[in-house]
Amino acid sequence: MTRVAFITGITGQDGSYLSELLLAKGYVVHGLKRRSSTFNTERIDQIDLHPRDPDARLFLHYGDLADASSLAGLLREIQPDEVYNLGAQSHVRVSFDIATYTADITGMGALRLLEAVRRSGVDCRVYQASSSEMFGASPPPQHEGTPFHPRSPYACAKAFAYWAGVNYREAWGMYVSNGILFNHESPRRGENFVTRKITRAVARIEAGIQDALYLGNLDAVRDWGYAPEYVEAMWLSLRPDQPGDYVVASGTGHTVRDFLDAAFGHAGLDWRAHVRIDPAYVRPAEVNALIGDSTKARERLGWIPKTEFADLVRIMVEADRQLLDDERSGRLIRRDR
Ligand code: NDP
Ligand code: GDR
Repeated sequence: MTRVAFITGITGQDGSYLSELLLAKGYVVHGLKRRSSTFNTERIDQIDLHPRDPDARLFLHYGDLADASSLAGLLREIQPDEVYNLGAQSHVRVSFDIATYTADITGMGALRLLEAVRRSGVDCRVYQASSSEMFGASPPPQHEGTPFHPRSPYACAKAFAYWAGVNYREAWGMYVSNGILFNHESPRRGENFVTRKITRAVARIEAGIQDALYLGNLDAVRDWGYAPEYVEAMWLSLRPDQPGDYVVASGTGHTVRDFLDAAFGHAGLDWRAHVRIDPAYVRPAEVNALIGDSTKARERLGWIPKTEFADLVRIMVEADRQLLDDERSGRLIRRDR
């Protein structure tokens, strides 16, 4: 029997890698796409055949986590075996500026989806994209038993969504698993997250079209892993007979400064000549250090991170060099659909 998945946030970094993974496993994949005034499917265009194509196994549907009725209708229509809730206003700094919107989409959106699953009666397993940000001020190493101490509207919203998932499991017997994922990056990372902002700047500085890079706090410690490996953990967390909550992390911490050293160093540049501090990027409340202990995921799911920090940085710098090259030579063709 062909398995059917429904992914919210399919146009994001993780949604694109998860779609590729599920298609490779033979799934039919349905994704929620929100209406925007510009194309927002760039990350999945390479796998998105036209629905008329007989080989098409990826289907996009307009909808929004703000719109409960569209979620319920889609679930009834699609009848998925697995639902992955990756949709969110996912930027921590921005969540301080649009706090109630973030709570509505990142927090209430998850609850709307759980309610839609429950009320539609669709028999499916649900994955909730929870976040290491929920640990916030709790010192590392953080594991499944570490208390949450959120430090941003985003983290508060994710904590709400996490507990909603646990509650639907306990109250209604639904299969809901939380993946508590630590930062994971890739060439598809949004350009306003710090890693991608840095690797993109390295390519542009090297090419002579940018000189300064404006950043905020360089002392923050993050546990950075490679996104394609982290979406495997999402799929794995829906495999056990019983649902559960899993920390997914590399177990190593680096500062933003370390990332600068590695990325600029890869291009033979000294970041100190280019980086300026802009208070606009400093957060009203910061999460100082996140380093995860993913022993449970290793033991129960068999998930092991493979790509090390230096390789992750190299992959991202080289991809941004290539992207810039393609953009400048006109080789980058955006699909017009
Ligand atoms: P992205 O920001 O790249 O993608 C977010 C996705 O959510 C996009 O597809 C976006 O659509 C969609 N979205 C935003 N608002 C809405 C809405 N109102 N209704 C429906 N969809 C919406 O995030 P990532 O891929 O990096 O992360 C995936 C999930 O995992 C997110 O929930 C994030 O918070 C969480 N997470 C991420 C981690 C990471 O390190 N990457 C770590 C831990 C958790 P559009 O393309 O139109 O903007
Ligand atoms: P984070 O990622 O907040 O951990 O959330 P981000 O890359 O935005 O910040 C990491 C650290 O870098 C510091 N920083 C800057 N950050 C940004 N974005 N821009 C800057 O100019 C800058 N300068 C310094 C930040 O202060 C922070 O300490 C990501 C998101 O993917 C969330 O959705 C996810 O839940 C968590 O990771 C785990």
